[in-house]
Amino acid sequence: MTLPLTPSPEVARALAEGAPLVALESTIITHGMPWPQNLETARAAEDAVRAAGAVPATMAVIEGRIRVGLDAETLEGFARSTDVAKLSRADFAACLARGGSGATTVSATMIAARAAGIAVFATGGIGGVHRGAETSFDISADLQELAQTPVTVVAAGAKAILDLPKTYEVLETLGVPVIAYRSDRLPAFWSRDSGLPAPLRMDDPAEIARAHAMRATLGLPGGQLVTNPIPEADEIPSDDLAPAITMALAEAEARGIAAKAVTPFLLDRIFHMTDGRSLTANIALVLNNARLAAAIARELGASSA
Ligand code: PSU
Repeated sequence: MTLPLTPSPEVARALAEGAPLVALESTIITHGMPWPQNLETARAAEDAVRAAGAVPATMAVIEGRIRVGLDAETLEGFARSTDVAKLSRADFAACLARGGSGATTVSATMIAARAAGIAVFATGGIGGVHRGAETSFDISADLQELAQTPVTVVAAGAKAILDLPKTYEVLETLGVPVIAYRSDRLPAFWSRDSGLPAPLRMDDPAEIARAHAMRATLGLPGGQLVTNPIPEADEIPSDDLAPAITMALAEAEARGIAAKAVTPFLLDRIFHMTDGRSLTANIALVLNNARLAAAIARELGASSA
């Protein structure tokens, strides 16, 4: 069976030339942000990657094919639609086999990136262990994916709606390197400091690229999580956000929101409760991650050349 993969002309050229590429996901567009900021951010993230000297590859599944790099019309169609499936490792192959369409989460984007030969991926914040997981068992497929698929993921940490200590504990158990960029602390998505110490710190994209290559040399499966704190000017201190997170979680529980619907519900409630401040911060951190991912992708190309 041949891989149902369609790169855009820009991505196909970059792959043929060995130019640095950065994967971007599409769930953040369909389930993570409201219209029209979702489309503006998707475009701005692509531009940020280009400005930093790499080629962006926004991933999605359309009519049974993995699209690597989306044209303007497709991107806008995704951003406008309200009933797109949210794909992760568990349903990715089934969607392709049925000729379906869907947005890729972190786990599905990592699978698509590996299939396309792209080693670096920028997102906002990864999924992780949900609060109350001791009874709900709700743990994002993103964590298992990091343990299995050799892609370096740049994020502002795991989303602060999660149980962060448990999320990082699971990543440690799974053997996923968590590298804090230019910080001794792990960030908390909208805030720069989660209060948790960083297991590893690196200050230079070249070093992060070498660590990625070294895992392959050692024959280790899985990727790396690079935590990149939101720029100081854009952060929302954790104390300001805590009441909104608590209220949103209580609402989700009262309304019986479960499984894939939890994260989009919480992000939307927090957006309304903070009068849009959480979205402004989310956009800033996505662009910041796109820039760092491009720098790592460039170094990775240089080190393997
Ligand atoms: N980053 C953001 N916003 C998002 C996401 C990432 O800034 O909405 C998405 C990613 O696609 C990630 C998903 O994989 O949230 C996590 O969803 P869940 O907790 O259901 O696994």
